[in-house]
Amino acid sequence: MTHPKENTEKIKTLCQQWGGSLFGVADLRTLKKEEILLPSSLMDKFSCGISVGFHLSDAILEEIQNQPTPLYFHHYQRVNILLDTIGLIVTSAIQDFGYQAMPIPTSQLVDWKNQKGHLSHKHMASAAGLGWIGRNNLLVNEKFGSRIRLVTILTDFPLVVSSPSIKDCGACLDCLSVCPTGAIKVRQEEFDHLRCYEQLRTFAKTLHFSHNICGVCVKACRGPK
Ligand code: B12
Ligand code: SF4
Ligand code: SF4
Repeated sequence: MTHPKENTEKIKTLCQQWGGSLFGVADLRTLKKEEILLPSSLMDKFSCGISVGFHLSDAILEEIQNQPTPLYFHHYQRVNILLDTIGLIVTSAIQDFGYQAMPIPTSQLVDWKNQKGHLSHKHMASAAGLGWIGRNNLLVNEKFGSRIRLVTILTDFPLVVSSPSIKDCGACLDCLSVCPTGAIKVRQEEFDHLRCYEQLRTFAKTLHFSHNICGVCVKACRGPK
């Protein structure tokens, strides 16, 4: 089966059946090569990145005030497992059709100093039309705001590429005042990665979480009005 439209519908339906709320396909040529920490000999095998988003539980997010909660920590871990599982299921389906697929871990670092994974799921999702990078430095979707987590599957399966979103945060400033460390600025480019990182390290130490989590700016973002 090599018809891109039919292939795309099949994979999209599979993702939805497994709880994926958002689906899109990015053309890998549109991504910055220097941001991808995988050998080019490996990347050359793939033409597309499938981006899948899971809509986080609004009820769990509503419980967050100015720091992460134990419920959010558990949710974060389970959603990572689900998204990694969707990555495996999609990989298996594509390989059964005779093509290559490689799921990228939902949350794994390969460059600790610069805090980078194999590739940016946010940049992939943006190229796949799921949304844009907002003032809070997260992927903002028109329907769910930033209340989503993401995974990417690289493939050479013939698929229909999505159009990137042309929207932005507009006049919305809802996330600026909520950040406990003032890392979010009016200009997205001025987002203070280090302040945010240090705040998350403090949360992990004081609240005894084994991961750097927060969730405050995730909760705050419902997308522009
Ligand atoms: C490492 C990481 C972090 C680190 C550092 C993030 C960073 N780079 O600034 C920390 C622990 C701080 C972090 C925090 C959070 N993260 Co995080 N994180 C990642 C991870 C695993 C890799 C990011 C990456 O590789 N980026 C690639 C580079 C090219 O993109 P960039 O981040 O824009 O690049 C900048 C930084 O590298 C920065 N930089 C350079 N040197 C240094 C050094 C340090 C120390 C730091 C901190 C930054 C930094 O400069 C670059 C250019 O501006 C991704 C998963 C993934 N593979 O995508 C999740 C991911 C981005 N995180 C996510 C989330 C939700 C969070 C948190 C809300 C925590 C939580 N779950 O409660 C906060 C939000 C912070 C924010 N507002 O941006 C989601 C985002 C979903 C969405 N809707 O957009 C992702 C995609 C995970 C997922 N699978 O869904 N995260
Ligand atoms: S994750 Fe927390 S500390 Fe980092 S920008 Fe969002 S609200 Fe601020
Ligand atoms: S809360 Fe508003 S300003 Fe902040 S990222 Fe979301 S849409 Fe953009």
